[in-house]
Amino acid sequence: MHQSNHAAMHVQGMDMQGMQKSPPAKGVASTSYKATGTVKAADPAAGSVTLAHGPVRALNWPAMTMTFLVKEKALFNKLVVGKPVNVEFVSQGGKYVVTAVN
Ligand SMILES: [Cu+2]
Repeated sequence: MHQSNHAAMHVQGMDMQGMQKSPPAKGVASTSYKATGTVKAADPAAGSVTLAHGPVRALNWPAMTMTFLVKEKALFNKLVVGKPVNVEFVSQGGKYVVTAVN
């Protein structure tokens, strides 16, 4: 599965940074990251969403398609397949969890 290769895949893409990213906001309990992407698949029942996201500089991630968990069901209202989104996410127990969608 993609999830298990995730860290290894991300290590390779350090030269794929095309965008300026804001640093994480101060005062947030756990570090949250921002990504811009397009929704490829949404599965409210499983609480997961697949995003084709752009580079995430703070994590040295290249642009790629991957599955995130989604923190709250209400966020699926904004996670529409084919729609471009800006998401905030956190790393939690080795998984990436979307906490906000803009
Ligand atoms: Cu990824």
